[in-house]
Amino acid sequence: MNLIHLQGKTAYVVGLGRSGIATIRALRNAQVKVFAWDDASSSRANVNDCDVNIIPPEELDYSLIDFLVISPGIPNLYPFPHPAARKARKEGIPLICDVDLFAQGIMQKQADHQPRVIGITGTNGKSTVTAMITHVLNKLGYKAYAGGNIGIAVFNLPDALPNQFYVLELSSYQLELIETPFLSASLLINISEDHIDRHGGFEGYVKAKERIFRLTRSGGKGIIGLDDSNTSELFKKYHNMLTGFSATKPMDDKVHVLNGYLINPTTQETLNLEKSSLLHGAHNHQNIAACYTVLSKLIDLSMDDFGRALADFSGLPHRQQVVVKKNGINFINDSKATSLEAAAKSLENYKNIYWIMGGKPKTDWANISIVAPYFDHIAKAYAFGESGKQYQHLLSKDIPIDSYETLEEATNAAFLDANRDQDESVVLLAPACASFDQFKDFEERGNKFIEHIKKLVDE
Ligand code: UMA
Repeated sequence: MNLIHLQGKTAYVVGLGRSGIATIRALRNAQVKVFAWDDASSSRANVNDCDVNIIPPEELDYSLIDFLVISPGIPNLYPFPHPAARKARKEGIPLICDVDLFAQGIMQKQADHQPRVIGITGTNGKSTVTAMITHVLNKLGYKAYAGGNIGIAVFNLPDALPNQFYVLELSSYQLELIETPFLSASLLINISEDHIDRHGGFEGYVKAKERIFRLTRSGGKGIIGLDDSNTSELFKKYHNMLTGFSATKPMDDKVHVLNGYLINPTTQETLNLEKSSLLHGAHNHQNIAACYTVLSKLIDLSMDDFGRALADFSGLPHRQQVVVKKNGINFINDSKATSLEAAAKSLENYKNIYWIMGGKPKTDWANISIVAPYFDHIAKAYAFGESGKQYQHLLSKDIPIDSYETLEEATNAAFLDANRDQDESVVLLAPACASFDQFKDFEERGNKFIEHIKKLVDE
């Protein structure tokens, strides 16, 4: 992204993680002078090759700088402002995040040279919807790049051509630091309580989320889910400016999901989600309805084409990711489910589950009441690792369960039992525990599971 309009300016970049480092490189390419800071000395070492001046906020003369770029993870107001942000406010220096600079870079191009940008926020599902929209666009022959909160700093994205798309996941932290309207479509999927401490309360959090609609560029579209009271209030407030959708209620004039069908009442097209999507559960219906509504506002899209493009979207890696579906068995990798709370969300979604769980126990490890409502979804459990025996002891009065030393042994046993089952079933890795007893992280654990499953299925 070319930031040449900033040539000759001076920036102060605070936070030298993924977003800070990528920002510095973009600013230096545009010959912007950069002062930088990070409270961690290890992160300060990240900029050794970047030609910047490292200086803490209390020592920097702010009259030298034109703007402060602060990383989204650094509190700028609540629960207490970082000293760099406090000083910027006091001295009237603009406070922005990397996404705003990126937005400026797009908007300073001539209109017919600008790629389209889709902005996605919400409390739940925003990473999945970002990945899903990107997947569907690419399947349909467009070129789309996913970035932002999903883990790829915007300045690490390739340059997009005018007929291409950026699909950006935007967190509340980022939204409160973006000023430039640059979105061709702005999507707010849902709102429930989260990150309250960073926004001075729930109201502040809702305000940050709502900002996405202020970032819609002229002629752009605003889209909002109507499945919770918070977003429904916002829909009323913005009246005719937004397009709504729902995954829970039938609506005469809006995209919705009813009895497992995605329905567009305007075109009268429908899509059987059971058949067309690998992803299950009410929350995924919401994600799919969001994805379809956004894309139907931006491109010429028949429901059939949408269904075909969606069909092999297997979800985000390690988050209820469909590994493979074979012989009536759905193999799901939810290695990211590192607590009982997270595992419960997986168990809720499937029936006849051969549940692989265990690892390094978390603080909630013994609070079985969290998963108890889903005991009748479980055919058998396979507990492994450090907590294997503990879980066998704890759960054996409620569900059939055996314990194993390793993930591989547990997976082999679950695979054999599911294969003997005449009914459709699910082999689910939702460990409810941390991975560190046997793996580097949850990603390594999930990858090992995928490896075992692929080997077993191919044999
Ligand atoms: N730091 C300070 N002082 C502080 C706090 C932090 O100097 O008081 C420094 C740290 O030492 C570190 C740097 O700030 O070097 C980290 O900044 P950061 O937390 O913003 O991390 P980045 O690596 O730049 O990652 C950010 C997003 N992080 C957060 O919002 C917390 C990433 O979202 C995002 O993927 C990335 O930019 C690229 O756009 C992660 C996230 O956890 C996934 N997001 C939250 C969430 O999803 O719940 C909002």
